[in-house]
Amino acid sequence: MKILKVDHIGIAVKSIDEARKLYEQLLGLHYEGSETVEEQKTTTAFFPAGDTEVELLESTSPDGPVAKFIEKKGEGIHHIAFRVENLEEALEELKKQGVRLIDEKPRIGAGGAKIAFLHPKSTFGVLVELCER
Ligand code: CMX
Repeated sequence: MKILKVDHIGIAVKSIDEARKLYEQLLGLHYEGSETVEEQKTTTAFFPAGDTEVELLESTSPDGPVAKFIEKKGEGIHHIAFRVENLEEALEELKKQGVRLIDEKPRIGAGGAKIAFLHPKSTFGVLVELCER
């Protein structure tokens, strides 16, 4: 498999409106817009930073995964996403090597990207997303 770059870093926040003040006004990043991924009960907001992006994540519902994450661990880094050349191939290869996958098959994330999560039990506690776009 080939990792091309860190595609984005996902940060769980209670309110994108509150958090974007830091990223836009204080850090001077450009706000690229928001998108709700209904199936994952999550609203995302992207801020390009050099060759990668910051992705703020806000739950659309108190029982969504991002709300549950904040309840358990507080606001903070939720996942790191690596862009790969071929997601299906990467998943196949990792599975063969014994890496536990949350998603055996790609699903659709923000911006229409194909994404899949690896299980944090196999990745030293960090939620790793692989994406292809
Ligand atoms: N960091 C560390 N561990 C995490 C975690 C995180 N962010 N999220 C979940 N886990 C852990 C859970 O505690 C659980 O551990 P145990 O098995 O020890 O209990 C394990 O991972 C599996 O989590 P789960 O919630 O039981 O599993 P689900 O399959 O229901 O959901 C996941 C997993 C990662 C898909 C979901 O929790 C999630 O975060 N969904 C939101 C994804 C998201 O951010 N979508 C927005 C767009 C994505 C994009 O385009 O970038």
